[in-house]
Amino acid sequence: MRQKPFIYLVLSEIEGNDRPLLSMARAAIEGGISWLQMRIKGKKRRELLPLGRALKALCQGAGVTFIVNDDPILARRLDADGVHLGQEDLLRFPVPMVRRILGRKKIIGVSTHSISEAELALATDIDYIAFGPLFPTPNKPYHIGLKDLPEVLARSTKPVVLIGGINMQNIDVLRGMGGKYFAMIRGILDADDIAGRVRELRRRLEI
Ligand code: TZP
Ligand code: MG
Repeated sequence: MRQKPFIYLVLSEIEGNDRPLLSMARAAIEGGISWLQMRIKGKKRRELLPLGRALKALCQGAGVTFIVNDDPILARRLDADGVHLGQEDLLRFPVPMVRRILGRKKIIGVSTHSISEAELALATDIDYIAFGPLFPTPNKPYHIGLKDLPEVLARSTKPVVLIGGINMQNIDVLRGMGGKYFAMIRGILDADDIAGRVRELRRRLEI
């Protein structure tokens, strides 16, 4: 049986796009994203609470999984479905500590950028890895390309969420390589019609 397309919106502030985060989230949810991550940099936990509460309510109402970036304490405070951690976040919040903060039922995801990082992350008590940035993206100063992707997909014991520069033009390449889970910022938020873009992506993944 074909599985439902998995589209993960990483909701971020991006240059040249000053539409309100909440209305972009609403449109993406209307289009049919599966997961949404709140990824707002440079703000204090306290400042993120109002947006976090609104996003949690939107996601909960629509059956969309709500993930908080960087901060397991904020994730817990918002009763989010999980947290997404970068390699540098793991220095402050090692996985066993995050598991204690969030409990057994919540989702923990970790960003990885190489085969060895993926293997190390997969040996810990997490639920998925993100792997990338696969393609050039203004949101990161480098990209890793596709060279190591087949090995990571073949060896991973957990879902591998692909990220970094993914869009309508290149998503088929990743699917062809066996990718199933796709995370995007601009691939979704660049569209004038965000709900339409998500629908278009979903249709593409259903073929
Ligand atoms: N982690 C790896 S790449 C990336 C993050 C947060 C940014 C992805 O942004 P875009 O616009 O989908 O390339
Ligand atoms: Mg982080």
